[in-house]
Amino acid sequence: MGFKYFFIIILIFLSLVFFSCTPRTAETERIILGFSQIGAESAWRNHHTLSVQDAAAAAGIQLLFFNAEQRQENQIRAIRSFIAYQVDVIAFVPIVSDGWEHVLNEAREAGIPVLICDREITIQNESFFAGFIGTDSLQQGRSAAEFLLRRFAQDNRLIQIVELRGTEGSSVAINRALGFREIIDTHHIMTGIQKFEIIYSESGDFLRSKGYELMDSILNRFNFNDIDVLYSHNDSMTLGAIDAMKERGIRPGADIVIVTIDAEQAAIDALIRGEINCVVECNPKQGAEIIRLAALLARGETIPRITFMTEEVFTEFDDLSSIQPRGY
Ligand code: GYE
Repeated sequence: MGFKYFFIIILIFLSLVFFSCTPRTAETERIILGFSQIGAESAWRNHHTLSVQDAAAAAGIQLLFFNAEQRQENQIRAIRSFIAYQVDVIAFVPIVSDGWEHVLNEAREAGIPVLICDREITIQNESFFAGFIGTDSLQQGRSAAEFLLRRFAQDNRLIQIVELRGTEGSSVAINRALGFREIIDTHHIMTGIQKFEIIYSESGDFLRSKGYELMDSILNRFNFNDIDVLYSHNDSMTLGAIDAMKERGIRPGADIVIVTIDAEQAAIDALIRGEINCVVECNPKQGAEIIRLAALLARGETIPRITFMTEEVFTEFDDLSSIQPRGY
């Protein structure tokens, strides 16, 4: 291969790398970003954290990173410390939607722009934050239900669903429940036939251990023959629920159809084994976008109010051999 072609390939590679990552410059090295992460509750969350840390390092941005260990009061405390430290930008993942007015007003009064990441907030005055970067959790719930419409298209009986919800009060759990119900209720209205019924729904807080405990208690409460579908708001809870099913000789993906959200490698592997029937992706690789938007805010520029990540849906009907390694 001539030098010219080799040089072109290197240029393409470097442009791809730098296009996706904010390049390190003298300007970015002066930026201090305060980032409050909610915790380490799932492989998804850990990858989200890693993507932010890697992108900040690549850009040379000084990252003040606080892990709130699943407590909103720790996040509020961290944001106040960012204000006191006079960081250039504050970014955080709001563990729940409510209760942010006071501390975001303090950031606004300090003149520090705020970027909401991954989960959304409910707030009267939307000027208290500059924008949101994350995933469309309402669509994720819709995609989960749309799979069930396809999966049970030829089935004329009532399909009974148990639901494991994410953290109570989090925007993603609220929206994943809402989007799911929107589709099954619309189907009922449009056809005049109630095809689906949610017979049990409880929060497992996105934790694998709670997923196991809840599924175990559900299987004590219902005959598994009366459960057609498990709809779980994240893979960690799903994997725990699968453990509980297997302990009772129940075949996940066969005796009970399973729809899950995140697309961690373990869930994709279970999909390939036929133990899960649909995996809705929730893209954790948000770091490059978070850093790009934070750098714009540090320069005093405006950003879009909403930036959604691209995402896919993987089902038992697809060619699963083409799924790339997930990395989390
Ligand atoms: O689905 C779950 C994590 O906020 C979208 O939180 C995120 C969710 C994700 O615990 O695994």
